[in-house]
Amino acid sequence: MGTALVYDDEMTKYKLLWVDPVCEPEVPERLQVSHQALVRSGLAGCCVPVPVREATDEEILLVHSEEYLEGVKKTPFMDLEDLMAFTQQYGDVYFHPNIYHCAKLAIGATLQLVDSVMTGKVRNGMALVRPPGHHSQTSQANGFCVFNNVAIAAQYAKKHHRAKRVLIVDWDIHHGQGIQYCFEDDPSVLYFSWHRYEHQSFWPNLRESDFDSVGSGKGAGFNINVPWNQVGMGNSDYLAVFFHVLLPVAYEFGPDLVLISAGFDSAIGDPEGLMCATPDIFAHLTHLLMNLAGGKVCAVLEGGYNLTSLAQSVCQTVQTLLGDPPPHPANLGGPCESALESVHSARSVHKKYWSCLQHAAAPFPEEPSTKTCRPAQQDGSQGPQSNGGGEAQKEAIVWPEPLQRDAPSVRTALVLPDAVACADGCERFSPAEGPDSMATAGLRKHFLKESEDGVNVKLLYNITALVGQMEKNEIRNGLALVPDVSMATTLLTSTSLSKRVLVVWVGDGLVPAQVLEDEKTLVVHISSTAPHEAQSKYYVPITLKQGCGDTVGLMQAALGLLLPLGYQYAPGLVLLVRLPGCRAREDLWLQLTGLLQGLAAGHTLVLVQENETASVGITASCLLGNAAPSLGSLAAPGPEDVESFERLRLRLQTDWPLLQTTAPDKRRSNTDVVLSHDNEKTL
Ligand code: X5A
Ligand code: ZN
Repeated sequence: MGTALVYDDEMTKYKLLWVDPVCEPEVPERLQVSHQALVRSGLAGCCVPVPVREATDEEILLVHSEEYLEGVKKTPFMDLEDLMAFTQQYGDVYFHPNIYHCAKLAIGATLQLVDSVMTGKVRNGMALVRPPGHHSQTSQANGFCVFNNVAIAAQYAKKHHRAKRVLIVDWDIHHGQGIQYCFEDDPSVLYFSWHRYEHQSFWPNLRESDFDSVGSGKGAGFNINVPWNQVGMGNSDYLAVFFHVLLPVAYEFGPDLVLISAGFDSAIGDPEGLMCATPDIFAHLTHLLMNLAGGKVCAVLEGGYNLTSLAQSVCQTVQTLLGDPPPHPANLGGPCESALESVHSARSVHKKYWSCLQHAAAPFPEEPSTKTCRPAQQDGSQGPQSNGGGEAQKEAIVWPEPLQRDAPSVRTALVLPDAVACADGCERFSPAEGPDSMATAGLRKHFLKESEDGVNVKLLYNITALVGQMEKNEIRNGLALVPDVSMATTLLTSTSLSKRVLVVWVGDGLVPAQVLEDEKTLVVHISSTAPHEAQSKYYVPITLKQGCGDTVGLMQAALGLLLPLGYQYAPGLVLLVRLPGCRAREDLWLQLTGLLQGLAAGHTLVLVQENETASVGITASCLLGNAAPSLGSLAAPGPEDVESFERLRLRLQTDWPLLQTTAPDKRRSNTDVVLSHDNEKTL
């Protein structure tokens, strides 16, 4: 369906005209290098170019006051002295004779993107704009921002595209207080922001940037702040917040549109953020949002002041929007203590508003700890590191360049009985050579026993060959209709070359013993009963009282358990197995298929029982990279299910730190909460 890229180099044509160290990082080159990197990598050529336009007064007034607009309108005619005086009224911002023009283009670019996505001209897209927007307020410029591009876009989508619910994800490292103020009491716009805070000592030093600002009136619960109280946060910290705060709430909210305030000052090397997350993490953050709102995602540039880190991060975001599954992120050691405190605080203050968080522990009774964060390297990342030679002021931070993502020549291959038609855009898989006598004998001996069934031998051979080609990255992903999913899973886990295989076993039915015994295989079993003893860290039985037909419960388990486990495990191959009679709803099945493609560089093989041909077409479309349909707003998960998830988390979190939602020294009280809850029920 396409990815829009909205850009115009006119927006590079303003700059700081006087000396002001605070404003120095916001330079025209930010936009130039970002766009150039997209062009040089070939990504820009894959996008649908969408022209910018100037915003109208009416659009600006969706968020800003007439007086403020009239003031900014005069700036093109001011001399240097007047500009400096005008600038003086506001904090950490500068004006230039051409900035009003650029600010109108920045809004217009954002609205063009929203129009393209909401009308279905493209699936998603990115707008590269200057000036940024998220700090500007009704009557104020602030923090390099003149007009609030993303806030205006949210109002515009509601007004002109009848969006009922808009999710704004602000991953810039500063708090977009302008957006927060704009939607404080508005339940139709859910604003999420993480930001460097350091207990209010970091700019903009606002009390209302803390986790306990949740929105007011009808909008209570629709403002989510995750303050970072330490610098040096890395990939695990960012993912932990997505898994345990943002994504469950976002899925419960069920937006019609996702706007990303995409600032990249949250990436490693940025002089403002001082964080350690590598540029490839933005590929994952993007991917994790891409199945919300039926895939309608608009990313709009905000900050980002290290030109290298910025350009790489922009490329990672756009490449993912284009549908290339991200490579596995490095450095997933688990979140640090300070990050876990932030996760815990956000979850506990929002538990009364979101049923997905109803089981979160209570707020900490005492003050949050002020222990120093683990050194950046503990996360495994390369930085921040000094190059040794530089002045104390200008330390060079180094990190490895993100890996090239080599697209295999075949995206999706299907292994189907001859009678079943191949889905559009997919290839029917047929290996160059058929099974030789050795392979045939082997398959017969181990998997077909006495059977003389030549058709099955060929089929089993085909799926092994398919996985072989996926492992060589000649094929991205696939789907196989097989007569017996258990046999196929046993075969593939025993013959796969991948060091690690993640098996997602969906439905009621035993996991073959051989699969469970294999220590290079992590099995996540989602069903209405857990037939196996749950002792191993490699067997994770997730039970849902209502079985796989329980969309809410399964989604909660997928976000809070399956994804963290999968990311930490870092499989080379994902086997998604749909057992016969599995009642997982179609839209849910597609969400699962979509989300799992963030693992194993997109190497997913879906196994479906032979007679369930109905799911072939839709699953194939999802494997081809099409967005899953929205699930709408989700209701509350069953309390018994949530309790069993919590018990599972408690059992597994030492082995799989990405499952943690609470800092270690606070965990005892968390455990107590769960156990006392259990006791209440048994008494
Ligand atoms: C958009 C953005 C940062 C302003 C920092 C002022 N603004 N100290 O990243
Ligand atoms: Zn910023």
